[in-house]
Amino acid sequence: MALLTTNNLNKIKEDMEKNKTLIEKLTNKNLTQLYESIYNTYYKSECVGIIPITCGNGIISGFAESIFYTLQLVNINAFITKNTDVSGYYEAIDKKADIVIMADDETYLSYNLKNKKMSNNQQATARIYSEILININENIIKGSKFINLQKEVLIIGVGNVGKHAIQTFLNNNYKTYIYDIDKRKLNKLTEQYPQLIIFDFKLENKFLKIFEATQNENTVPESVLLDNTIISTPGIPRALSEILQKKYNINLIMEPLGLGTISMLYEVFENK
Ligand code: NAI
Ligand code: PYL
Ligand code: MG
Repeated sequence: MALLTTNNLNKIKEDMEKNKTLIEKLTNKNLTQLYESIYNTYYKSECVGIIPITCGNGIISGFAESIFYTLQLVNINAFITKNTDVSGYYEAIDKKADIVIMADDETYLSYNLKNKKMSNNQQATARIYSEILININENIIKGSKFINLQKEVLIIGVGNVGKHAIQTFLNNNYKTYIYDIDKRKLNKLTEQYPQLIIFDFKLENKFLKIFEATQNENTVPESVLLDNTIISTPGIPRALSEILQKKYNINLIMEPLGLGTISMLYEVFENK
């Protein structure tokens, strides 16, 4: 599991504001409407206890604060426990938290103590970043000469996060291409989902919609880009160079933690 660094989180406020505005422009929905429509749940007044965890590589300075800030952005009531680990869990329950959220080096979870729903960051991150591409407002694409490509997607990186994006696109009848440097993963997934197409960069295909979830930078080559391509990428570091982003006027949805965190909460809220 690639661990975040404090440096990755330094600009979370700016990153989340920028992504919030871009997502609203591209989907014509605000974040709350988008998450509610994805999970068919809604936020009532639940209180979220954020518990810092010291095991493994220990506390990442700024991690709990980034979660707190992100939840404030979407008006979800939360607090960071003063204590860590078991003592922090005790404090969260004692302070009447309805939902707890915490992460060690392997697992980042949210758990709703009332309805016993639980969410895992990897699935929840894949869900929101893929649903944003599904929910692109047709007015954004209508003028484009590539409108025939609006139901095609290239997924680059099908690991713990990327593999969970596949189902969302297939459920929405997308022509879904996958690429990963680990060929074993590609072969395993095409056995599991025969309708998947293993992308060959020698092909001339270009994409209006790209999902990326790798731990490497510059994984999206110029050969697949169109003007105004939308790249939805939780992957850190950035999947596309700033030069190519400018040259093709790319819509880049990318931030280190926030969108996946909100997704983890809407997944465990009460059903509508
Ligand atoms: P993983 O290691 O399970 O999967 C990454 C996949 O990318 C692997 O299958 C690997 O073979 C593939 N890959 C690496 N370089 C590649 C390249 N050049 N071209 C194609 N495929 C390549 O990692 P995981 O857990 O899926 O996380 C992926 C990234 O997402 C990491 O950077 C992680 O930090 C980040 N992440 C970000 C979150 C967010 O909220 N922004 C949440 C969770 C993870
Ligand atoms: C959830 C992030 C997204 C990418 N990598 C994952 C990661 O960095 N996980 C480790 C999180 C550790 C948090 C630490 C704390 O501050 O409570 N235990
Ligand atoms: Mg995120």
